[in-house]
Amino acid sequence: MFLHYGDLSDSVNLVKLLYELKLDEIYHLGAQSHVRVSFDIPEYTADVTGLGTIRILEAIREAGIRSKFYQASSSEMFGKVQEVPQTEVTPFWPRSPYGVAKVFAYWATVNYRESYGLCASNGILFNHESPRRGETFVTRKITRAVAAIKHGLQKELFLGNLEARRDWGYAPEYVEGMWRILQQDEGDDFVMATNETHTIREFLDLAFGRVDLDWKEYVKHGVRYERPAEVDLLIGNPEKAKRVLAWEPKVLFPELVQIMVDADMEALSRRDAKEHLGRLP
Ligand code: G4F
Repeated sequence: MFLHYGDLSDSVNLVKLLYELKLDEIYHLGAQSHVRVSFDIPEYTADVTGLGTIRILEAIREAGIRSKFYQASSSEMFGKVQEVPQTEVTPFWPRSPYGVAKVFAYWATVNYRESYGLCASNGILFNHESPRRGETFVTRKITRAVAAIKHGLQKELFLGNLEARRDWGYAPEYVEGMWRILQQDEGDDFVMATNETHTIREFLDLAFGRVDLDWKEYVKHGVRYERPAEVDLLIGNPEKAKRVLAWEPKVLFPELVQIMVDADMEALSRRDAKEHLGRLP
């Protein structure tokens, strides 16, 4: 593997890179991807998450190559949901600058497919989590806190809205799904989801319960984590992905929470052991 320098805001560099590399497949996962943060930096989010996508599509065209293109579209595009569960034909109603930018990128992908015959596809992925999830997203924020509280390193956890519902799946399975999408001969759009939805409260119950703690003793309300507009309910129907790609999520909610809590507990135990060894005479 080789890492090249590049930036989604630099189109000249993107054209040069794509011309030199002549890639078979491009998985475009780059973005300012934090929904709450997008309210603080909306213009930057629109530039990188929205325009960044059209810069890559245009770079493929300019470079005269036929790379297959995957766009990381998001369930956040459904926002104030117009249908339950959401499918590939559910209308979008984004509720954040991030969601708005992703809708732009979604349609740019469809447009380049229709205008120039690119094999360009949207994976509309619902929340996908793992022990490698960024620490400011709610699942990992919770599982890290569980481990820290259990190890006596943290006393409380500040969270925003606990009533929101999300369709949470296991990220490695979704990455395989992305690959399956690009193995198709034609570009298309697919929802990837578990068809289950759970509140943040339910996540807290399972995560703290895993280490025999009661979250109500530790979780406090942090108003700064509330969003100006919230996405209350997400639940996706992955029927098309099952039928066309033979893709199906296997790790469901309780197992996902376990995997994440156990990984953070293990990481802290290793750290404790290291510090303990460091203190030995
Ligand atoms: O974990 P979150 O920040 O994820 P969100 O907003 O659903 O977006 C993630 O999933 C999308 C779909 O795949 C991606 F497109 C996007 O890039 C990102 O990966 O928040 C989940 C829910 C929200 O309703 C939020 O209001 O948790 C609620 N929440 C409550 N307290 C919190 C907190 N979220 C965060 N990040 N931090 C809190 O303290």
